[in-house]
Amino acid sequence: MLPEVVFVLGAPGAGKGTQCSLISKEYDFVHLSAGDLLREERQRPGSEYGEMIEEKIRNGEIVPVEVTCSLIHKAMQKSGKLRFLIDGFPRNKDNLDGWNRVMSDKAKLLFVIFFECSPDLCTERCLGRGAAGSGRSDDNLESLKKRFNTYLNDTMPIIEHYEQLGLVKRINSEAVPEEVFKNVKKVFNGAGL
Ligand code: UP5
Ligand code: MG
Repeated sequence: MLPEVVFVLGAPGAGKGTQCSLISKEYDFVHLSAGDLLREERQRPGSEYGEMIEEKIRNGEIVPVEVTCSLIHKAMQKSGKLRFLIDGFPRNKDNLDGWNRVMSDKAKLLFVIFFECSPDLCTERCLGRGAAGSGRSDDNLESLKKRFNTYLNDTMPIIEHYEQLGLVKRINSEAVPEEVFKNVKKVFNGAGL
């Protein structure tokens, strides 16, 4: 069987990671966060991409797809599983084209979850996480402004692209995680997953 993927998109702090971990507990999906895979690669001794990844993350810019897609593909293979939540990817046209080039015959896209949350609330959440000691070099106001710019300019067009293909499931993510998850479950149950 061809592996199946769900892309999970939304602004920085919209709650992608939080909801993906809830989904992976209740459904047979492996959670792969593109951001987490990049942060791991940045820390890997001997990685030739460490510095480039750190600079991109701090500036809210997007890492070239060759790096991200290969990390995702390797993690998919290593898991030995067949269903994946791909959290925070694809974020721009380079990501989309690169995925289609390399992965379109290796995985089937089921749908795209789009978490909608106001920019103020997203900012508050990320700053709160930074203040609580996330250690993320992009949980500060300066990086957040850049992350939001990139999100609006580069990621929204990708969501619109999938919208035109009828693949987007919009879910408001401003309520507490358990409330948001109720609507997430409706989507997964509705899709027979
Ligand atoms: N929280 C979550 N849900 C809540 C709720 N319903 N109510 C109240 N609080 C809630 O949540 C963020 C914070 O909010 C947490 O403290 C959480 O407890 C709380 P989280 O679930 O982590 O939200 P998420 O949407 O995952 O936010 P994240 O900050 O991870 O989003 P980003 O999209 O900015 O981060 P990501 O790790 O995906 O990417 C980081 C950077 O990596 C990018 O800016 C880019 O530079 C690089 N990148 C690439 O280059 N390419 C990629 O493909 C992916 C990333
Ligand atoms: Mg995340």
